[in-house]
Amino acid sequence: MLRAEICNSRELSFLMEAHDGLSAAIAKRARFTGLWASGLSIACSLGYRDANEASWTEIVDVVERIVDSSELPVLVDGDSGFGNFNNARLVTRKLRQRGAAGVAIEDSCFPKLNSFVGNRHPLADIDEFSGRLRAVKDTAADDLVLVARTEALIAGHGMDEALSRAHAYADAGADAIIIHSRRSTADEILSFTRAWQNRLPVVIVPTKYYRTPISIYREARVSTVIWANHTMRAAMAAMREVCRRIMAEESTAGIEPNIATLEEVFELFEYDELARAEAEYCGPMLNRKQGLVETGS
Ligand code: SPV
Ligand code: MG
Repeated sequence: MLRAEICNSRELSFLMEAHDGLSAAIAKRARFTGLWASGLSIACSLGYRDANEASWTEIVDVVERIVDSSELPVLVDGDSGFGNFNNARLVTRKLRQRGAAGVAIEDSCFPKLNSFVGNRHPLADIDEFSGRLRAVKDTAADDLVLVARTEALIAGHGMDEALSRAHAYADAGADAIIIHSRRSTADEILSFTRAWQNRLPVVIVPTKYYRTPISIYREARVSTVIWANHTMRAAMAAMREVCRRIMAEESTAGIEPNIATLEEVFELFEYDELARAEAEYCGPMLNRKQGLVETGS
C-alpha cells in the first residue's frame, strides 16, 4: 500500500504527520491514506529535542501506537538509523515487527540535529551511508519501503552533491529519495527533480517552502508530499491558548465551545464498539450483575 503510494510518480500522494495514536486517528478521519511518523513531532510530544534524544525503543513504541490506532501505512522517520549499518538494520527489523510500512534513513551523522536548527549538519560518507542503506534493504527485504534521504542541500552543498548522493543511494537499493531543502521557495527542489529525471520516485517535505502550489509538484512528477509537523504545531498552538485562557479566566466556561467535546473523544476511539463487545463477550455476566436474568442459584 505504501509502496504503491510512494513509488507511483504518476499520481501525487500525501503523507500526514502523526506523533501518537491520537494524531494518527485524527489524520485517518481526515481521509489521509498514509502517515509520516515524524522524528521531530514524536520527539516534541515526548518532551525531547529532535537530536536523537529519544531512544530508538521509545520511537518504535510510539510507531506501534500510530500503526495500531490508524491501521494506515506508516512511513517512519528513521533519522540516520541511530548509528551505523548495524543499528540501522536492528531498528528496521523492530519497525517491521511493529507494523511500519516503510522507513526513511537520512545521510546525517548520529546524533542528528533537526534540519532547520543551526548550520552544522555534517553529512555521512557516501560509501558508509550506502552500506547502511544496503543493510536496511537486506533486512527489510520486500516488506518495507526504503526511502533514502539526502541532507546535502541542508548541509549547504550544491546540487551536484545532492544528485551524486541520490544516485549512489539508488544504486544501494533505495525505493525512493527524499530531497530536503530549507529554502523558503521550491527552487532547489525543482532543479533537483529536473536533473534527477525521476530515476526513483521523489518525496518532498515542503515545511519551509509552503507557498508553492501543489500543482507545481504534480507537474514536476513528485511522487509524495510529506506534511511533516503540522498536527504537532497545531496542537501546540491550541494547548498554549487553552492554558493561557484557563489561567487568565480561572474558568473553562469560555473555552468550552472551542475544544473537542468528550462525545467527540468517545466517538473517535469507538467507545460504542467496546459496549457492543462487552455485550457480546460478557453478556450473561453483565446480566447477572444487573440482576436481569435468573442465575438459577
Ligand atoms: C521530521 O518530521 O522529523 C523530519 C522532517 O525529519 S524535518 O523536520 O523537516 O527535518
Ligand atoms: Mg526527522
